[in-house]
Amino acid sequence: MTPNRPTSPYSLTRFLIEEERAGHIRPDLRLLIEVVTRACKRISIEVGKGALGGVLGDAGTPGQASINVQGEAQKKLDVIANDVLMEANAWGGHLAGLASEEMDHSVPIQDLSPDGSPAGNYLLLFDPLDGSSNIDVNISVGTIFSVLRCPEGVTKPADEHYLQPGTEQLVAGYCTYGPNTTLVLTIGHGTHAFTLDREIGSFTLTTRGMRIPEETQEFAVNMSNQRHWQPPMQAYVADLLAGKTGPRGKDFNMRWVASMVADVHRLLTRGGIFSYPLDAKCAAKGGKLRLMYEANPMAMLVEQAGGAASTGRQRMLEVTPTGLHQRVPVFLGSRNEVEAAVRYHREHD
Ligand code: AHM
Ligand code: MG
Repeated sequence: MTPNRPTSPYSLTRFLIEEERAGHIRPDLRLLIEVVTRACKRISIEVGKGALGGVLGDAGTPGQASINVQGEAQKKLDVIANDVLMEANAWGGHLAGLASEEMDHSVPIQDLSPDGSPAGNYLLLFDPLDGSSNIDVNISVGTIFSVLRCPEGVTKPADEHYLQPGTEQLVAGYCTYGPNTTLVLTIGHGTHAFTLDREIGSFTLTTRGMRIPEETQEFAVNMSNQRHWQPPMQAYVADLLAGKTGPRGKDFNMRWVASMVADVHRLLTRGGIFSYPLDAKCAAKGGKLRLMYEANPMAMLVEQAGGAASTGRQRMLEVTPTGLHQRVPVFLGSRNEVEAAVRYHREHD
């Protein structure tokens, strides 16, 4: 299917209403998406202010950055983006609870909104500002989110209620704050891109049915970790680098933004493989990237666009989660290239 550009402006709201009429989405889930994407617009405004808004640099006190649950220094914008998403979702009535990269534990909505907002049917997970080490140098960052159903009868969900495999996701998306602000969304019926029209303040459908080419000659990895990689990754990348005269029979180009949203946006647009493999530095933690609010939503978006996503050994969406902040190795993008990476894992163990 060739991506098809609509000729007249077609808003996210209209898209969601038509998906509801087609029976693809319930009204309360549609409204939840509206709330989350409205928060993303707000984050886009904060990110866009840059140095003028006093929002760059580390959170915490001068010389002592605050540290999140991952043991990473928080940027001011990490904290702002997290607050914006929490505040926007506190009173909507669509959520039973939410969980964030920036918070140790999930929060039941009843604790966020003790004045009696009703608990809804869904669980929201997000990385409020992915790639935030790039903020201070004006490189694209983004918000990643995933929506699960709250288990039947649970009104005050705890962390364990979020531990559902990625196949259970109802919605996955990201918003990338770069030269323009783009929302990429799936509700399980294709992956679609919406560009923020800053003049009217609304997301407009710009690509319906994104398709990732099956073949690619572009890979994304942090090459500085090469000496720490395990044998399958060593063998795979050695063959990519060998080029036309090597076993893969073609030349490969490499790109690494170090913002997952930007790297994934590139491959959704023109193909490629994105990888963050196990290495000696992150092996004890299980990987670098987080399953529940980074790997799983990206895996759903990529699969819905005809690509593939794997840990190297298992389809990403079928991993049984064991923790809210669990980490996994990640390979996702052009189908044939992800399958090649998986083959190296089978053959070089
Ligand atoms: P973050 O969620 O703390 O921003 O970390 C995730 C980011 C990804 O966006 C990116 O792919 C990776 O970390 C970059 O890692 P590295 O610093 O090894 O290049
Ligand atoms: Mg992240």
